[in-house]
Amino acid sequence: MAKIALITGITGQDGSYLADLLIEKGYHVHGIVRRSSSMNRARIDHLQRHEHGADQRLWLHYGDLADSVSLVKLLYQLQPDEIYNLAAQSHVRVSFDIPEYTADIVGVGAGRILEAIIESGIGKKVRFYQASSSEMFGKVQAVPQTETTPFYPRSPYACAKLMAHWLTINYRESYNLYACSGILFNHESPRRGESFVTRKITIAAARIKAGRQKDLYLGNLDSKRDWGYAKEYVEGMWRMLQQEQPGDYVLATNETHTIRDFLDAAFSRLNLDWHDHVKFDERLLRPAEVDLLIGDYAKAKRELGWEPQTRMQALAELMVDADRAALSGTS
Ligand code: NAP
Ligand code: G4F
Repeated sequence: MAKIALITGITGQDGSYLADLLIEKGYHVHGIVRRSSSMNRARIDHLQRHEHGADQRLWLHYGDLADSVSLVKLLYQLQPDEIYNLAAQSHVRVSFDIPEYTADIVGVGAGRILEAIIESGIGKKVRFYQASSSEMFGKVQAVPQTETTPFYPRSPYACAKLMAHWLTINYRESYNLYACSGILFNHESPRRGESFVTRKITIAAARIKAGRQKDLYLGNLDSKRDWGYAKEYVEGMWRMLQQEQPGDYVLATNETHTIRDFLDAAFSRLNLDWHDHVKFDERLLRPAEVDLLIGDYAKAKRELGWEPQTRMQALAELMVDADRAALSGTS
């Protein structure tokens, strides 16, 4: 019998790669999608062939992390073996504009799913993954950051993620739930949302090379991030749910680079000099910034056998190549 997985946030970057991975592994994959006035399923369009017919592997259900009743009903009906909670208002800068909504979906939303697990009676068999974030380390208290580094969140988004993180641990301890929290450092890909800095840069580089754009407006170029490849990180999520005991794990590359370094890597791929094109826009600054992130993935390597393969330079290049191909219609 095929295992059943439920993914919240299936239309996002990570949800779509995770759906690819689980379908490849023979799972029956269910995803929660939000109703929107126009379709926003581009990242999972290629899986639509698995949505109908005898070999159906993908099922989509309308729902929302704000709607507890629909969550309880869905969990009861599906009786999933694994639940991956990836849904979020995931933009840090935007969380300063809509803090209440961010807290409701990112923080309380995780609580709604955990409670739905208990209410629907599937707590004994289900395995739960929570998408925690390196943003929780914020104003970092140690370098590099590990599973035991104290947290110091610097945005409404990070505060909400911290609530979800502790709820996951609390439900594990209170109800003996198999619940894991993956503390993932920034991970990117050609499917990355276009308003995150890496993708904003790679799209702009491709457009500038094609003569379709002249300038790129950015905010703080000095912050440092530990950037990995999203496709590799979803494998780590899955491995967390295959262990004998649940636990919390950092996934990272253990390398850190500034936004300037990423600009160098992306623009030089196209023989461009970013200094000729990048302009400063103070509206892109954040009320509080996270200056430095660098993760230590030793526990994931030891216990899950997980290691990152793709580092920043290669990541920037594969993203630029994908955006160039998309622009010229060859992808
Ligand atoms: P993403 O591309 O922004 O995707 C977010 C997903 O959540 C989308 O499918 C979105 O649906 C869905 N969503 C938003 N609000 C929802 C709601 N109210 N109810 C149901 N679904 C909702 O994010 P990502 O980069 O794939 O990240 C996946 C998760 O990992 C997120 O929780 C993020 O916070 C966390 N995380 C990401 C990183 C990273 O570097 N990427 C690092 C650490 C943690 P629509 O398509 O309808 O908008
Ligand atoms: O790409 P970013 O928006 O990613 P950020 O804030 O690190 O958050 C991402 O990673 C987290 C994991 O640590 C996730 F939890 C979260 O959901 C999200 O996926 O910004 C990276 C850096 C920041 O320091 C920002 O100030 O880039 C700087 N930056 C400079 N100019 C910009 C811009 N960021 C954005 N989004 N847009 C700019 O124009």
